[in-house]
Amino acid sequence: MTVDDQVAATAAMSREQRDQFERDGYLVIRGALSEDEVASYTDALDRVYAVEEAAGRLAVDGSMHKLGAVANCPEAVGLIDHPNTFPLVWSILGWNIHIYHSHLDVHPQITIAKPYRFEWHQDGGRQNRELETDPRPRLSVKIAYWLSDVSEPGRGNFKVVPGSHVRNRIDGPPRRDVEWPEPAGSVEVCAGPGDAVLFDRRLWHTRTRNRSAFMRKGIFFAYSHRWSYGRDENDELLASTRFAGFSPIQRQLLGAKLATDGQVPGDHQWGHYPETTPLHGFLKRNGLLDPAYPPLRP
Ligand SMILES: O=C(O)CCC(=O)C(=O)O
Repeated sequence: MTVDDQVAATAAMSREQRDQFERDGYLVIRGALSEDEVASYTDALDRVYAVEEAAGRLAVDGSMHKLGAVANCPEAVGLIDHPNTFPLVWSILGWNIHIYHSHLDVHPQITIAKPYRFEWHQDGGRQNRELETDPRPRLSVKIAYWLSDVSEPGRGNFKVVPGSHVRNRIDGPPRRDVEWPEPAGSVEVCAGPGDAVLFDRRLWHTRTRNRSAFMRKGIFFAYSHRWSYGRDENDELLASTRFAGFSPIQRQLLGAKLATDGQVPGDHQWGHYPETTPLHGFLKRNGLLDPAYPPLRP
């Protein structure tokens, strides 16, 4: 199997995929979504965009970058544990995970003059100041689902420096508004509608400006361990009847309070209750726990 092939629904990440991910810091999953899925997730994203536009909440360039993907677009829930991508996530992070950050993105062609900004970054904010190791620990991975065609550069592609996830620093300007050469070895990741990109949060990356006539559309989900604090605000979603209809794994990923036998709820996030952690149950039933890999240890 090549690393671009779809992952079987209940199979762990292959050795080849893991080697490529560890080497490059990212993987492209071609055809993660079917054409029908691309069409229905695009419709759902377009509806959110139309609401934001009507409410005057788009950026001046007409773009939308809306945090809390499922809270703001519940129809996107099927992406969070999608069989073609989610096995890659638990294969790396294990079963005690949630989505700590997510966003819905629509970026039209740039038609206004925008001042220069060096947008290269690693994810995780202060994690990159407050952790003392070199390289810093991975802590989270993110999936970008492409709904528009970014198969050629210039369409607002995701741009990365392959292999840079093990480097705490890249060469950059003293201030973000100072023009600076693009990092050596950086590449625009080309992907078609329905492709997904899995990346290590430490990978140095940036969004690029959309200079094409294609409306750039994507949905992003970042996964981390449940003991790390989530950035998405899901309280309203958690209280909704819609949430009650999601699957147990989806509810875990979105931050549901899970049964703790009367102990303090925070203990659950620490992984003290594998038996009431839905992803643990799923992996156990399917023989996918792995005593040799600590995050997947029963
Ligand atoms: O939109 C993109 O291409 C990049 C998004 C990004 O920088 C991020 O997810 O951290």
